[in-house]
Amino acid sequence: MTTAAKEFLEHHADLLPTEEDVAFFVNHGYWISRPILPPAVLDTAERGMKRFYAGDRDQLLPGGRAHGGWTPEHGDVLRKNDYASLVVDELATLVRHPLIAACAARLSGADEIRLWHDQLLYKPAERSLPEGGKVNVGWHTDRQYWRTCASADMVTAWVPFHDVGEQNGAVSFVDGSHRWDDDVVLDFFNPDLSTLDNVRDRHEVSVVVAEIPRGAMSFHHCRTVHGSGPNLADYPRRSIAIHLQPGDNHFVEHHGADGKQAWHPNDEYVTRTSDGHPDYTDPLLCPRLWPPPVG
Ligand SMILES: O=C(O)CCC(=O)C(=O)O
Repeated sequence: MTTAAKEFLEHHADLLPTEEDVAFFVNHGYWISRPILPPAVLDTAERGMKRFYAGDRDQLLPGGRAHGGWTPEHGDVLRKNDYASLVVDELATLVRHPLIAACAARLSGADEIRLWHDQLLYKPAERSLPEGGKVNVGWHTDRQYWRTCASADMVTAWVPFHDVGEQNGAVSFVDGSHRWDDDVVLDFFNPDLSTLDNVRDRHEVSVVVAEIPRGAMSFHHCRTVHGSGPNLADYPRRSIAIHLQPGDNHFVEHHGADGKQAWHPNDEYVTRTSDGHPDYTDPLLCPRLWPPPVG
């Protein structure tokens, strides 16, 4: 580790996970930080979110690719847009804040952390939706979408732009589910939260709603089952999920039970390959976040 990175850790020692916090994460599959982000970073991210939805970009995605995800034509539904921090600088300021990746490194025991991808999330208030509209995030694991990754120990930082709790549809975790020995496959896009009943015959299911004050964030293991319920507040829930990979993560060919080869959008968005495979160390798509790049 560079001297600058060591000094950074020493200077922010009171904001990083303690040994007990790391043990909690290893045991439970999630952890909630103390408030570690300055309000100005979150104010800036809010501005970036508005600019993103207005179609205002600072640059194109690497390789000039088109952006998928929510557009105004989709209307009042859960807005999910991946890679937003690669095109709007205010969102990059939040995503690349060194404390986030430093916490992830400590929790996961990785020396190096790179961005896998981000996910800008906007959950409208339930009362603003057309009759019967649902904006829950269905129970799922991140791992089920990341089969092309060699690492099964990736971590997500989920950063709300304001206080969150049960009332405004905070993310919820199934305690300890990252240690279940079977492969749970559910569905992010299925808002029916009773899908968790499908695993109750073989697992003890204890759901924890993450109460997170502004400036703090949750971290979860990629095998932890999570989802979120309705937003009963009268304002939209606004957040960004920052999906992170350890330095040694790389592409692996994976075939599902149906024989189909696994695929991830990163496989298309990388601007370079390694041994003929997508290179997940591509600095344009997956910049190193810890130790922080010098300069
Ligand atoms: O925003 C949510 O409620 C869930 C987000 C999520 O699935 C994730 O951060 O991995």
